[in-house]
Amino acid sequence: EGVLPQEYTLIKMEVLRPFPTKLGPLEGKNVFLAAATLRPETMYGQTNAWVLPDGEYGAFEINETDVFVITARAALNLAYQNFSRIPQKPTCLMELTGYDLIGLPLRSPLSGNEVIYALPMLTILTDKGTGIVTSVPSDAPDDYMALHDLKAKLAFRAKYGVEDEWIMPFEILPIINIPEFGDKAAEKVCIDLKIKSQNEKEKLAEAKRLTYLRGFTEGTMLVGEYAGMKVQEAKPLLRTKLIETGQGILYSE
Ligand code: A2H
Repeated sequence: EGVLPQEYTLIKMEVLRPFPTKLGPLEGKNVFLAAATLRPETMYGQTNAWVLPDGEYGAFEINETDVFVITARAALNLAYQNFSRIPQKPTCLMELTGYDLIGLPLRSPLSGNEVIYALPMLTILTDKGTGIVTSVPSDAPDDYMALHDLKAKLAFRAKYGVEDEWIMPFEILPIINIPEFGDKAAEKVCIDLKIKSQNEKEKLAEAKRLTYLRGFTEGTMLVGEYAGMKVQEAKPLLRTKLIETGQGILYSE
């Protein structure tokens, strides 16, 4: 971890009812998978959420009504940032693994899709953010390649019990235009760099470097309330909007 704190927006992705049997103990609560993002302005392009299959998560009480499914590490950090029913003390209602979360239907703020699903991503780090990631394949090379792997590889879907309906209807949504990179920058860069899978770490780091900087400095919003505005200007406005409407919170680590 770096020396300076990183400030994320946590996106509250609500688990839709009816809950599966496994989540029975959470009945009566509002349950969210909470994803840490540095790009709140890209939330229009969400096609799914990512969880680490072998990851260890818990359902933590944030207040009297809301429960976040996140890593214990993130719950402890949140408890010291005023997001815990009992201040500075996380309360875990039940432990869960990534496998328990795969296939959960979610409603996520701003997404062009009314319902999205939690899907497996193998490169999620458990010592960063919440261990839950929201997927924007138009603008995030990691998300593009992980979704590509699932769509292209039947054996990969079968291994994790991923049903076709959780991925196949979800097209990449163009949300930001970057000069020379077009409306689906992550796809273009992954194709240009001939990236074959989510495991090609070095090439993906290069793809991220290319799209991240250009998207921020030269990108223009194509959709939503701030369509036509520069990404740089829209970003703080959308972050504030998500927080003021209770659809997100600020989180730093
Ligand atoms: B970003 P940094 Cl559109 N493991 O959100 C792996 N990746 C994680 C993670 C974890 N535990 N927690 C968060 N992330 C991802 C959107 C996005 C992101 C776009 C473009 C680039 C981008 C949609 N996914 O990040 O190491 C999240 O993905 C490029 C780096 O703290 C989060 O923002 O700098 C970003 O990594 C945080 O990465």
